Amino acid sequence: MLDCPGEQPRALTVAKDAKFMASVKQTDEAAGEPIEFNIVRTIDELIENIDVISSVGNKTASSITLKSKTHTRLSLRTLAYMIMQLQQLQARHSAPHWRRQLAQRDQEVERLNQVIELQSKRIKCLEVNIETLLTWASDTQALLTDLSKTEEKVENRALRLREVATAMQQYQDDVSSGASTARQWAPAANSGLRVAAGGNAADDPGGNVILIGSVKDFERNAVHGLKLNGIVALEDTALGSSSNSNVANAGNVARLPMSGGSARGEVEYFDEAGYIRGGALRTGEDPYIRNRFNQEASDALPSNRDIPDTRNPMCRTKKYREDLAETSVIITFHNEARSTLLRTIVSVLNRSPEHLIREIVLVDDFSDHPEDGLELAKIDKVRVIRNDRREGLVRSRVRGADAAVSSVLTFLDSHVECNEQWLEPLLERVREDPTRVVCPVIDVISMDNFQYIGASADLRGGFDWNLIFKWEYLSPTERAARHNDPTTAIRTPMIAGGLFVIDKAYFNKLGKYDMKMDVWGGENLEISFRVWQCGGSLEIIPCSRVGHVFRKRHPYTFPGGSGNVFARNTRRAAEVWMDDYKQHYYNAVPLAKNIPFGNIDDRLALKEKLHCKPFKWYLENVYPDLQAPVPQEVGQFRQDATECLDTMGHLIDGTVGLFPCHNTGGNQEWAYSKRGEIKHDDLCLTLVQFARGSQVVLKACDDTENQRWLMREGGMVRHHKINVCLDTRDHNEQGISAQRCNSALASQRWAFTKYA
Ligand SMILES: [Mn+2]
Repeated sequence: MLDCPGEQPRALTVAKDAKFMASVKQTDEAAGEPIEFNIVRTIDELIENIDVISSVGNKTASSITLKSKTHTRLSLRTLAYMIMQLQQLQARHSAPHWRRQLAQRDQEVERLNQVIELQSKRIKCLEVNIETLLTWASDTQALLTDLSKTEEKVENRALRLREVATAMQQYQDDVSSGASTARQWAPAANSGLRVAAGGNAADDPGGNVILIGSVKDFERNAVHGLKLNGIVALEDTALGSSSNSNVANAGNVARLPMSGGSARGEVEYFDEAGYIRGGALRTGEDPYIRNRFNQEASDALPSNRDIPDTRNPMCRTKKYREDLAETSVIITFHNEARSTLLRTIVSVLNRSPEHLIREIVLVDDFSDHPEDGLELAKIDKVRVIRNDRREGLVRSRVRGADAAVSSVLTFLDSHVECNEQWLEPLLERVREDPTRVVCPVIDVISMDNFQYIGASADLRGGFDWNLIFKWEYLSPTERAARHNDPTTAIRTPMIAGGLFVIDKAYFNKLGKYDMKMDVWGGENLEISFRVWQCGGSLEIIPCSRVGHVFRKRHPYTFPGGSGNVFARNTRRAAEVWMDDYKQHYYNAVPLAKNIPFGNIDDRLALKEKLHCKPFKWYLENVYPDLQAPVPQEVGQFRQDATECLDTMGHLIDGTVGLFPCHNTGGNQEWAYSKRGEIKHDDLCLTLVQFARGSQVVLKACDDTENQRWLMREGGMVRHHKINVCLDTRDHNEQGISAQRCNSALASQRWAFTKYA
């Protein structure tokens, strides 16, 4: 109800058909000119048609005024109501503002739509960018990993250099102080002095002389500490020195029944030069041909040559228990070079306390020349056992162990050199707990010049799912702990297998070795699993060092030849000890599944009898660092439907080619791993150079950059870092190569089809 001040509403009547005149004022927006016109209508008509009235043509009314045309009386209330109606309508229809608002809203909506579109484009871009950034991040991560590996290598090299430097320093100190290893190993020219002291005939004044004779003819104590070529002691005697502990020995030597030696020949001299001559190279013979190391270099070195003491200096002051038990050293060999075999024996005798070596049991595994071993039987404490057929390492060692007299067994390889105090720390660990199986740190003797090089003690033995032994770095935490006390034992998931000490009763109780393993390989895997799972432990003792002639690894030629034996032995170990985890091995080395492994019932019975723990326990408690296997798909790479990627029978460093598909696996079987490796057994397709046109060859998979490939849409197989793709254009001439990627080329189009 309108409140109209100053005028009381009066009752007026208005005829329904009373006409009013509406003066409508319009504004021509274009011209800016107001236009006025009058319309006569009844009030209802006016109300009804206010839309039309207020916008004639496309123009809108700016105001509407009403006048009564007749003298009809309107009640003020009615008039007021009417006016109110009209005003409301006018307001509702005052189009310019309203339409403008509407248009503005439409524009706003349009603008917002554009904004939305733009923003969603931006979001898409951001998503792409994020993806790119993630790729960059993972690439960077990979680079960092590589870098840290390199750093580790550099660090290790530095460590090694430091060790060598320490050893050299020690050596120099020893030389200048005159206390000395250096003089202890003085050349045999000193034998003249020995002769003078001992009063024996000099039968070999130029060469190395080794005192031999039956041990029971000697008073043990009298020989205690006597070194082979223990001539320095005599020299010291001659010089009147009495502070050196060797002097006492020298006195003992003088008291040995050497002067009267002729009677029962208790003492004679092993003719080292003659022995070595007996196995010498023929003129013009390749010095590497027989042993795969430089025999000429080995033959030229004396059996008692000096080697650097590569231990951490803290080891030198360490005191070992007095009550260590003596050991039987078991050395098995097959066609070993005489000079390396002799040096092995001499180093054992020279660098071990006399009373701790009961005997050296030499097991000749049917070498071509029986005298190689037999002649060595003349050396004190050396016993020789010869197989009448080739038995292999495992059965030869067990034979030696069975023949051994002492309660502790020390297994050695036949081309090693024991270093200062190598034995005591090993024996002590076993003495304290007979379920420990302990190894020295294995130093390196160069296969080319026989230089003795200290190895890092920050390593332990491990393996991947291919079950091939490998050295690996201790974790940074373990290394840090070790650097606080470099003499503490290192737990190792696996031993290299060549050199270790074990309690004899424990060795027997644990089931010795798997006697059905042939020739070589896999036995270290088996004994490592067995020791850990059946309650024992494996350790590397850093204060014990033994050098070993490492030969270049035989190219891994699985399947066929030695690889077959290796796979057979490995399979036996996996089948007995790995439970369901053996499947990981078969996935990594698929062809192993085809190698028969014989009967394992007795080994399973042994496992049962000893209540050995499952492999899961071993993984969780001994080797939690073993990575889960990288998932992979197995199938073939086809080109043109009928041709297949094929190894062409090539092995390591060999090229690969294209051959009609035969669908029977073999040389056409490839695994594509989650990491992007294209693998045939444990060989990976490898880019030789980071360049267009590079060769692609097979190499042992080593998780490096140049072994990663991406399968692209359209069938291209692209290197993951650089824009080259596997290409068959020259496959007849140089095998498959890596060429600049081009999706138009049929020679780059592959289809990987998985085997069901
Ligand atoms: Mn060896």
